[in-house]
Amino acid sequence: MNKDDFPILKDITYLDNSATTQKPRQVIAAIADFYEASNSNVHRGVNRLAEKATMLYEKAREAAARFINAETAEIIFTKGTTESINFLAARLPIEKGDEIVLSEMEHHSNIVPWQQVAKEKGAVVKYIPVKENFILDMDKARELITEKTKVVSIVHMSNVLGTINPVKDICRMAHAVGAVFIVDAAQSVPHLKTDIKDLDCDYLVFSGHKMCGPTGIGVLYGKKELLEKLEPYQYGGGMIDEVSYERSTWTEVPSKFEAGTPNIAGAAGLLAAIEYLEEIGMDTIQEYEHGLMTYALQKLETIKGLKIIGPQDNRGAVISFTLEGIHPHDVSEILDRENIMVRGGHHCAMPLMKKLGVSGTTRASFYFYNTKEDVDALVSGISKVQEVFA
Ligand code: C6P
Repeated sequence: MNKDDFPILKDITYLDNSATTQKPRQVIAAIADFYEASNSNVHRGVNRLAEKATMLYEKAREAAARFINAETAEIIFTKGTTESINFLAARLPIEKGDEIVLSEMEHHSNIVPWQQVAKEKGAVVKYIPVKENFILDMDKARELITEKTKVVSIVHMSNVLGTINPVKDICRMAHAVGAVFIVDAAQSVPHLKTDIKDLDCDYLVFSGHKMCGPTGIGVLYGKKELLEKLEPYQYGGGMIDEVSYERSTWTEVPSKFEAGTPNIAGAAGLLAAIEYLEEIGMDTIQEYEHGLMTYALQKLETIKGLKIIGPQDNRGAVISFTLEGIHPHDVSEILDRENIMVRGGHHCAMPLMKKLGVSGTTRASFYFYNTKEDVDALVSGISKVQEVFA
């Protein structure tokens, strides 16, 4: 794994990978190359450039499908995880009295759209509790998922706790009552080998920018037979079959869900990012990050006054912690002076912070290009923070 592929990492210790990951030269070059050599609109013209751009865009779709073991037609390009969930909240059939089951460790993106739809339709949102050991209460999950449940939407890996949730088990519970099961895979697809056929989820959503790709492009995976039943999310060019002044008909999935000019350069970048990750191998990435996380946890646990906010096992390389008497914003600011980038605050999970009884945490989140030296830099940075507040 070559840190030199990442120009921005030359002089910094970047540990904010859950927010967004850095981009290798191959991805930056693919975006530049698209604008230099292939720039055109897709699915419209029949000129040479339009064909080249369309081929590139569809190659990105094939790569995204391959990456999660889906069929090509099951991949819809969106702006990212947030847009994918908003799409589902707007389009899944939810009626008065229906129940939507989430968990207490969801990101705002997997809470707010459901709250809104529940408000509009008279549905009820319920939350699977997080236990004291930072894992989901599966007994409570069994109680909460009932015949009234229409949608269960759960984060695969928490962006705050690092907890990897038993999504396959929850999926079985959802399907047993006929509910639709959605996986928020924003933090898992970039780090864990993902196989939607094995998970058997109905929908799975993720963002390109958290896996070395550009911002502004993400994926909504859906089982084809389910996508076919959904109404389009947006209307306009590119998604129609026929239009008259009176009425219009739609194309097939996936283009039915991609109204307007899509993010073609983003798709070119995402394609390069997927090829980059495939070249390293997701198994290799998973194993390497596990080793790095184990090392980081061991080192951090020795620091007096530092409390890890997350489970011991079944977790990813996302480490939240509090430092006694020091606000997470101060921790991040002082670490930044030491050229170490982490995130401090509520991590777009305000309800979880309230539940945990903290105003925020400091979060160090790792990717495959991070090293043990980065962990060591973090540990000595934290000593400096503690010196400042001593
Ligand atoms: N979490 C973080 O620093 P978007 O912004 O649409 O690409 O992803 C939203 C999102 C949804 N679910 C989870 C689990 C996430 O972690 C995120 C993004 C970033 O933790 C930015 S707030």
